[in-house]
Amino acid sequence: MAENIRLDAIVVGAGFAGLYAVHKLREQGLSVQGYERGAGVGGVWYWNRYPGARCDIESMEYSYSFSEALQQEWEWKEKFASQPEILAYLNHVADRFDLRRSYLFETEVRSAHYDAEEGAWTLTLSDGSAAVSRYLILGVGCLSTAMKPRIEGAERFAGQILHTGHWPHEGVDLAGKRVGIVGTGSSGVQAVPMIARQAAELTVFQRTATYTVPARNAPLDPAEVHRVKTDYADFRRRNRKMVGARGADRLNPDPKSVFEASPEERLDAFLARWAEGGMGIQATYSDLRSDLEANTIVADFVRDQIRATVQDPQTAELLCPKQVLGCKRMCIDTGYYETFNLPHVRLVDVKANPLAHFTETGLVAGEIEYPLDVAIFATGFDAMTGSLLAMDIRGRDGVTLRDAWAAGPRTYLGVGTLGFPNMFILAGPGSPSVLANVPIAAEQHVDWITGMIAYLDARGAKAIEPQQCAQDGWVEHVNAVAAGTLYTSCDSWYLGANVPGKSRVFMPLLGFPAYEARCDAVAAEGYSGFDITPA
Ligand code: N01
Repeated sequence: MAENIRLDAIVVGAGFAGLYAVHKLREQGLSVQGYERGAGVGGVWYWNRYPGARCDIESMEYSYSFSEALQQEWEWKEKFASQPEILAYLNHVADRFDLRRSYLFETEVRSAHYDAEEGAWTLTLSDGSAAVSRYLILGVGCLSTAMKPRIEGAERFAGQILHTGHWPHEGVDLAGKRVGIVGTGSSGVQAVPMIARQAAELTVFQRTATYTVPARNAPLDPAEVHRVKTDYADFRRRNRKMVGARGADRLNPDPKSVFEASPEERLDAFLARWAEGGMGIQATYSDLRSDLEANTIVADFVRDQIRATVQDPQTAELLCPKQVLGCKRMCIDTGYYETFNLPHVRLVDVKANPLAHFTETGLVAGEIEYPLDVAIFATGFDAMTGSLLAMDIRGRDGVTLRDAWAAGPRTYLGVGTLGFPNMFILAGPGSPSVLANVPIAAEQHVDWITGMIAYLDARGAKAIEPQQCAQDGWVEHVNAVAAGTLYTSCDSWYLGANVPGKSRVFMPLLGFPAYEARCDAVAAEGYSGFDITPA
């Protein structure tokens, strides 16, 4: 690429958000360049290739809605799509809309510095080149920077060390191997049953037990597909009115309180949800997610299912989560608890016996060495801010994003941040992002941001950035919304609690429909809360 190419917009990332941003900006007639560190499109679905990787949102919903032709022609195979299927879908989208020609792959953005005089961003890239653009659009993903705990002695371990979020593309042969997996969040819960099928021995190192319900995944029913496709637009509209922009047909809470139901009624209702599978169990009654006592009732039901499934009482007890149900993201699984009944699978409590160090032949927890050929870390991500702060981003007056966000991310609408004009974040902290159906949340952000760019360009404006009071008010609002829920009652990655030293701030905003309405109102008011600099 030529040095210092000057563009209208740069998009970083080729996941759901970045791909649609490139498409939409190009349609708007802007010159656009995308950069992506992977060798292909897909974002998290490009990197997370571990055995069992699958989406926990139903495939008819977890997809783009912007093109009727696309949503009609694509045929999802299963209720919950697997990683290879979602990656194939995103490759299809890239081909169908000819998006690859706007990307440079295997290219990392090292730095992005704003020049206030020019009203432009200069980026330096891993290939040594530079690019200049008016707008910088960051679609770097909320769960893209892997967290690998530092465990002493890793360099002397003779086996293989892997992270689920950076799974080797050529695959890993685990047949006949002694495998250890650290972490029992969504990734661990999905990987454990699949790895147990191959490995000679599987040791699961658990720090915190998680709530997981059966997915009951199955091939999609053609009648259901037909029903949705007959009026896909209406299906999307109804889902957009849901707090998480999904699940209008299943996740709408019963208006009844759990306390209005008899113990027998409750049990029947919970069992029906358990049999149906997916996350609907949280919607069995209206107050399960808001009232601690109500939450304990559904949590007790799940603990009873675990005790009924896992034969060894000690293992069952260890697998029973103690925290509020739904405080950390709930998982859905296929045969997770049943896996612990297999003779070659064992569970190790690393809260009681913390991981100490690697030896040449295994991993030591407490006083015991567990011999391993492969150690897998399913230990999550530096969520929401990790990939943004990995780049050297400097705004007006050379202030770094890292300094501006030292006490936690501060944004207005999750889109822009004071001091960083013309920089827009897709699914950023302070927006519904990970608490919503991400492809839909990404589309909403891209549509809104491209609308704002059209507004600025029509007025020949040079720059836009949030006002101090608007940003302060927004941060307060995001915190207030979270404070009224049970989300803040435990340590989770939503709060940054999984990253040593990270400021403890609830990062996503709960409530997609209210958020979308607020964004629309801000646009209708001529982008109120933003300062616009004329050319
Ligand atoms: O990561 P996590 P994940 N020693 O952070 C443990 C999405 N996702 O990759 O809870 C020992 O949830 C940690 O323990 P604790 C989804 O949004 C979706 O599983 O911190 N253990 C926890 O058990 C999800 O929420 C899908 O005590 C350590 C685990 O590692 C998000 O990605 C699939 C440890 C990390 O769990 C992240 O999920 C996969 C240490 N030093 C991911 N450090 C689907 O759509 C961490 N842990 C289904």
